[in-house]
Amino acid sequence: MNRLSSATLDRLPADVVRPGYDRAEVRCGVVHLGIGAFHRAHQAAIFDDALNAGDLRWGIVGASLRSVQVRDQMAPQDGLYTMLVRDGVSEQARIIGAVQRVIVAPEDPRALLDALASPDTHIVTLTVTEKGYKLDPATGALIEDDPQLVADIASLARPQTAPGYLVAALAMRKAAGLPPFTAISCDNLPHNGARLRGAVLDLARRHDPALTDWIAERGAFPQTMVDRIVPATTGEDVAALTTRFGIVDQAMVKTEPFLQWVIEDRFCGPRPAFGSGVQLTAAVAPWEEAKLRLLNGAHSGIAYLGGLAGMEHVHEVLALPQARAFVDALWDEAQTTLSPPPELDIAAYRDALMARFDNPTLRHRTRQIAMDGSQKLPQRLLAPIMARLGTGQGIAALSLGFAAWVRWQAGQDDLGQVHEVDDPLADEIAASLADAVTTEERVAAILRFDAVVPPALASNTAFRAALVRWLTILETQGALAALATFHGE
Ligand code: CS2
Repeated sequence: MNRLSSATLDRLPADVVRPGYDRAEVRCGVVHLGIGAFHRAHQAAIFDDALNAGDLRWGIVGASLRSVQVRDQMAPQDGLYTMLVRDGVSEQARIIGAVQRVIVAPEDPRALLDALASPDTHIVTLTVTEKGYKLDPATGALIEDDPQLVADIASLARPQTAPGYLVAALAMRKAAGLPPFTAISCDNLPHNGARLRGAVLDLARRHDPALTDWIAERGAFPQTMVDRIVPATTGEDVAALTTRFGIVDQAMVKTEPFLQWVIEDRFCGPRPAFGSGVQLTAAVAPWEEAKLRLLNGAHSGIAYLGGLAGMEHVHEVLALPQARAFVDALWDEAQTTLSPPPELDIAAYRDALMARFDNPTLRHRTRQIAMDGSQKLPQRLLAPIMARLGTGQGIAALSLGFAAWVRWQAGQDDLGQVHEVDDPLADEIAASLADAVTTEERVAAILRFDAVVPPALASNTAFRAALVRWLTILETQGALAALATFHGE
């Protein structure tokens, strides 16, 4: 069977949207670190819009910092892939041509550094996941004993981390008399721009104070809020597309129609004339907080509670009235902690979110969202919990979401099915829970885990009581029983 490539593009069915520009004329103004499915369905589609609008500066060099998988999927396809947009009823296929090549950084660090230091490169985007910044989730400080970061502190000859690549490449640009690039974190971190800037400056300072000043004065790290639900592609997705196209696409991505990228208007060099889906603004924080606490907070709650109940997909969990009631209760709590931007109508946003979660054709797996909870929950659940406790408000739903994560650490769901706890801190969490015999002791152990729970929250008696209450129900009666307490409220 033929693979999707430049040579087979014209054999696709007529209703498939293709690049409307000459790919041979494209220059790469963007380097992206962490070229997973999310990037391919989000920023890459937006830069592809710019190319389609006739500005050919915005091709992408993609880089994987760890695995060869995406390169091996995309290289035989000349970087082309299908973005399937599923609205729950029908499906639209568009071929994205923005990605010109993919570099596997550990194989060829020099190739990535050269791309980052190229005069054509104006923007560097990152989706390296929360853990890729090497920052403590609770404090945002560099994790100084992380082995890869230790290596980058010692030498940047072969960088190991995302901040390491940026610092090494910025040094090359400075030496070559080039301006810095605009570095845009597109991960669901709180204040992602400031966190990336902090990581880069902190690492630069350990190598070269003059470089640090240059980056601080001339560089730009806009804060962003990114939003699009992009479930991992499955073998069935690829097989179904092969049947439809008669051509194999190993790099396809599937997503929903919704797309939003709110970017702080702070670039230190050229940028495209962004079109639909992109908002430039002076203040991203209110957007980011609303998205992290409403969308992502609910997602994590659904993932752990649904996962504990043995349910595979988000839309299946939300088919349970008690799960919907829980999500509504969580939103009622979280929304009082927000200062939404005037353009954001929270009631309409909540309705739209519920409809997005209900999309039955996305098949978003609870276990995908359950990954890396230690990195996600501080901003999704603990921050609104702290805000509510600070003003004497209840935290029933938010604390159930967190208790469900604690329960998830046991590695077994309510049906006795075993799951892997996929989290960079899994071993440390397991070690701290190992000696805890009672529910109270397990709660105490988690509250001592200060990489996740800030000390001010750990000492709060209302929080401790809520966790003990929920963990007792989860351990003795299960997730469905805990959810049932919200039904009919
Ligand atoms: C999800 C996000 O996996 C997760 O943790 O909550 O990836 C979510 O789908 C996106 O942030 C939506 O924009």
